[in-house]
Amino acid sequence: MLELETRLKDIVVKLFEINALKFGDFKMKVGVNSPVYFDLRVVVSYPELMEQISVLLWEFCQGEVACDHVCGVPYTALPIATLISSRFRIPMLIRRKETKQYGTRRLVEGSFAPGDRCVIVEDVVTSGSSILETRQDLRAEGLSVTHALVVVDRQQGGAQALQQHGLSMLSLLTLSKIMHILCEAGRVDRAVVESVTTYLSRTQFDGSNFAPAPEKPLAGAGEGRLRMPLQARAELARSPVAARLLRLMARKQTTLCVAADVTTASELLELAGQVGPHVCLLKTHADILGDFGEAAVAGLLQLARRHDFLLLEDRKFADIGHVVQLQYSQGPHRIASWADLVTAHPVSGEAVLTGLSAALAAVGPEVQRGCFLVAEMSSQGHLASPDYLAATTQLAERQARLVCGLVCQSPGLLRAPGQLQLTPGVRLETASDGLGQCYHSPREAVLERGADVAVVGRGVTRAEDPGAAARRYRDLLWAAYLQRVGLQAE
Ligand code: S5P
Repeated sequence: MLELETRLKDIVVKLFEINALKFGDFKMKVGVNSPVYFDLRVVVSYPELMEQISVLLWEFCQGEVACDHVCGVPYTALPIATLISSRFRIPMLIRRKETKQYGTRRLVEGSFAPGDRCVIVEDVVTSGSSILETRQDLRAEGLSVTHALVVVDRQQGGAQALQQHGLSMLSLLTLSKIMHILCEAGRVDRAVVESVTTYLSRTQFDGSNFAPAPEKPLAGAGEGRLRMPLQARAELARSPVAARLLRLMARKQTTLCVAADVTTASELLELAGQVGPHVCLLKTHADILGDFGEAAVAGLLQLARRHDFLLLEDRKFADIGHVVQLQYSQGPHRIASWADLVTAHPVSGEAVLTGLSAALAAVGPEVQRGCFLVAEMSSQGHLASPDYLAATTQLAERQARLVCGLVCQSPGLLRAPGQLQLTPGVRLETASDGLGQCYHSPREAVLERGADVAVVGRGVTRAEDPGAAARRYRDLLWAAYLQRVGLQAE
């Protein structure tokens, strides 16, 4: 044990010397400030230290972990896993980090058999979310993952979060241990140690910060959003518009939204009249109509009342709050005055919602409006990273009075049953449109991708009889919804 302690001290001091352990005021990935920052990426430039860490990490877990493969969390832990693999002859696996749902490429590279045991290797753990994401992909490929091996545990709840998800974490070093070693070695003073101790006592992440998508889509999703009937979810909605939409869907027995991407007001009104009886939402792009104006608005509102649907203007606001406020309430479209719902990209963070709220304050408290945050686009090669998606979900949950849900393609993002997942890219003919759109069938959208509302555009608008097509999509979607919530066996 003494030998272990000596080797650990040596590693910690070297990490400090190469500036892999920094002290100051840092903004962390999970959105809080920290007095300490570990950047172990730099270790790649110090091969001897890299080897020392990798070897000790592996030796340290011997007797605790039996495995057939090692897999490093991209990217910092990849070389560590590589060295372990090479030195101890443990076959390695590589999990792809890039978005994968549109390609046919595998999630995990390497040769393995279903049921093989794989240990995850990670450099630094804060909330544990990166490990859970990696485990999710490994399990999706049939691998068994019960242990994660980490160099540094920041002691902020990551181990507990992993434990809650059935994963044991073995860590070579903890943040407290590092502080102790550095203080003993005279590398940091007591004030720094105390600031780290105070920080640790104040910033603990609990397991709810990350809910991984189910391994097999929707399997075991439990009592959450995906299994709960619409009517019950309406009771849990914090947004009055989300509650209204959920009730409307239950009452009218439809989860279909038609994307009315036509270019004249008369086409729009004709289409709205045809599909109105079958939809819960009609989605518009006012800016592609050459003659959008008061007549179109009046016609739409009349049809929405007659056929009982809500209007979603898919404006995809994305600017600073001030401009969003003006775009929402002014200009030729005056969206806030007629659209029950709008879409917004959260790329400017809270600002986009602040802009929408400011516009609504001027319209008056009696109008009920809501917004969908666009998390993940249906286009091939979209740029939303896991971090962006997680931050978007958190924003949606924080602002649930205004945010009715997310526009996305994955079942694991939206958890709150009172919010809705809107999923575009739905069509029976699932070939792409040649412009990057990715299509999925209605069943796949609901049962595998977690759609609450499915958006169908050209599948309906290009049909010979849009009304009949809307009815067909509505029936397929509703049957899939009933199956998902267990109200009707297949
Ligand atoms: O990720 C997205 C988000 C949206 S809102 N992908 C999308 O396609 N949409 C919208 O859904 C898009 O603006 C269009 O109005 C509709 C899809 O139309 P379709 O004809 O491809 O079904």
